[in-house]
Amino acid sequence: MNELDQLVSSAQADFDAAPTPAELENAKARFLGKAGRVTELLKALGTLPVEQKKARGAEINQAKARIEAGLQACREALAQAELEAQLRAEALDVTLPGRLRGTGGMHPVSRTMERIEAIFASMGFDVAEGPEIETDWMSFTALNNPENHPARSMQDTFYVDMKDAQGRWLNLRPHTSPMQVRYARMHAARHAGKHPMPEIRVIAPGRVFRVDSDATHSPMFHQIEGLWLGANIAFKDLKVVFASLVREFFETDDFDVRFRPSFFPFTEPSAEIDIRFGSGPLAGRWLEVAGSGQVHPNVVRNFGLDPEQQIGFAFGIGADRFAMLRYGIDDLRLMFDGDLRFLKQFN
Ligand code: 2NM
Repeated sequence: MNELDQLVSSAQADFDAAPTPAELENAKARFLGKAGRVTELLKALGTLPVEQKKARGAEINQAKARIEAGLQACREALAQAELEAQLRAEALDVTLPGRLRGTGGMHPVSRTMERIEAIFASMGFDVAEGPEIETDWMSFTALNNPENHPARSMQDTFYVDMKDAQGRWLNLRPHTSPMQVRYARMHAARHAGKHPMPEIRVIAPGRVFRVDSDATHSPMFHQIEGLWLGANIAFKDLKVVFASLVREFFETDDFDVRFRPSFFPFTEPSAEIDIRFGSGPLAGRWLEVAGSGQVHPNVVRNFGLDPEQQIGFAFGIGADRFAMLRYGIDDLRLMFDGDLRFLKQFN
């Protein structure tokens, strides 16, 4: 190997050994820089006789070209390595499964409430929702409960340790009747003096609260109360409305409805409503599914209406009970435990 070949291979060896672009440029300077070895050789040309200069110059330039080519190759290799390192460092694993958000679903009681609301809406009933915290007057007095009625006791009703702006004690409503009272009073005010006054047809669905807790009672449960008041609304109308509800909710014609005498302060006469299926898993047993009655004249007066003009019925349905009958659930507590293994079955 002549001295120029040696120079080329020693340059290549230095370039190959450079781990970074900066060190590669330092190595370049040692060969191609102002004081580099190739530059020194070219400077030395001046000392040669004219007839040798051309051939020697060509040889040195050839060697210089090979060194530059080697340098360029190393620059590209280092740039490529640097790019690959950067890509590795910033890598996104597109095969990683996403974090699932879950689709959610409807609670069986919510489903039941929505279906019952739709059925009543199809019979011309308005759907009225309102406060869960109420005054004594709304929860009891307006509904003809005497001052000493046991339902008002702290054993039966949850009280809120706080008064409203008018200084009245507050309770968690033990039924949705207060919403019927609010609705009827608004109706009476809006249509005051009108003859005949338009009918009231409304249901009040929602959460209610009572001091009670076992396999069949939860301190929070769901009610749908209904009210139909007009010039001449009677129990026969309630029977038709209720039978329509049962037929559409349970999707069968094979059942009987009976009224069984009962007592509520807000209705007179009052009746429990029982149903009995003729077929299916519940066939043959009378099931108590609602309370009802003709709205008491005192309650109609508290609505701001004339009991001589406005007569009709009210009823209260346990929505949780309806959901349990519909889906074959035997323990009310399952409804409110929030166990997804239970809840997933309804979606
Ligand atoms: C029931 C049973 C009987 C009822 C009464 C009223 C109101 F506000 F009109 F007076 N709403 N709902 C009622 C009547 C509720 O639940 C077992």
